[in-house]
Amino acid sequence: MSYTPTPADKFTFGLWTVGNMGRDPFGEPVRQSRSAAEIVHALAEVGAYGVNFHDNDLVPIDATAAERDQIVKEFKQALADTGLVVPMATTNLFTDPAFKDGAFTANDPAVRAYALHKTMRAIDLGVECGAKVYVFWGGREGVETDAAKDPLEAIKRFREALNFLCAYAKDQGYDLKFALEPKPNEPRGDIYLATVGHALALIATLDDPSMVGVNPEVAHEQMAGLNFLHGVAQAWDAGKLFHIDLNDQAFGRYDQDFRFGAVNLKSAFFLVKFLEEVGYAGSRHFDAHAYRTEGYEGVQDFARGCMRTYLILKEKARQWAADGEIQALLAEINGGDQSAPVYSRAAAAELKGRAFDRRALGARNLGYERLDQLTVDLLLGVR
Ligand code: GLT
Ligand code: MN
Ligand code: MN
Repeated sequence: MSYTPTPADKFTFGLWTVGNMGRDPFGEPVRQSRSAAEIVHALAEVGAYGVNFHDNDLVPIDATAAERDQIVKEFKQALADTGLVVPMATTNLFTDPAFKDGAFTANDPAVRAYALHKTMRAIDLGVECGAKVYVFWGGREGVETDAAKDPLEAIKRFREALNFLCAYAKDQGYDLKFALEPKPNEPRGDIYLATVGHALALIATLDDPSMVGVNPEVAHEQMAGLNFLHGVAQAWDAGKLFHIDLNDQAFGRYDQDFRFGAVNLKSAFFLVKFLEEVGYAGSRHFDAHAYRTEGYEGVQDFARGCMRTYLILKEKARQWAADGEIQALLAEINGGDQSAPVYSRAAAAELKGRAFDRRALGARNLGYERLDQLTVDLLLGVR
């Protein structure tokens, strides 16, 4: 197996990920900045399918109209030269000091208006480059103290902004879907829409829920101590898995954005297995960056590593599904009539009157230890 990525794998990276210069709260950048066109070529070299961006990854926030056009022209040329596509775009609503109290949920109505203004223009830019999914990561949408903002008011403002922008995209005739990206904290003390579940609940209250889904990120649910796969499954079940951000993170640490599979290999395995088995057809976007110890050679190693690990785990998922011993155990675990009872008075009366051998139910050995060890053996390559 060569584990060589192909366009059909839909592997994408953000300009901000492989363009990350290694700045952290304690240290200056360790890598030179690169133009968008240079990054596109570097991504083509490692075999990526697409590249995503924030408005200001591509066009600086204070660029003139002429500068914008020139940059976009060079970027599109790089796309044409390499065959890379832009499946997703997003807005930077977190770097500029104007957004220090949030964007759509800021207390200042002028900031909220500016956020809409900036997002409409960024949507135009994204669509111009081919984006079909538009991500909303509300990194600054939160508080350090609940004295500062009424959480109900914040939810209301978020909803109003999304309703406005959905209407804008439709009015423009754009073929675009929105994806909300939850995160519990960092850079704010607490961020609204902390998890996939919070985001799904808000979506159900929008003017047009069908246009909005989620963009779950591995590290963001793990930061909250949650099982990422379960959030993804909930999004999938709701028909809302519009995009996914793959990376890794140790629980209880800072926002690490590590290479996919760098920390929790077994969780990464069950995630890949899920995405492949349900037939998720969207981008596999790696929202991560290379260690600060790396130069651009290391950044290529990082990007290759994300894709390689995904492909290895995909092959492991195939082996898991074809493994006789594992499948026999699963058949045993899922034995018996698994259909859910359909309500009728007679069925309820029969069930209420049925005799159960409670002790026998509790005494069964379920075999999950063996199943998990078989999984570990398979992952470690000794099966
Ligand atoms: C930022 C954040 C990511 C989001 C990006 C989209 S920007 O890097 O950490 O999780 O997906 O705005
Ligand atoms: Mn992140
Ligand atoms: Mn992300």
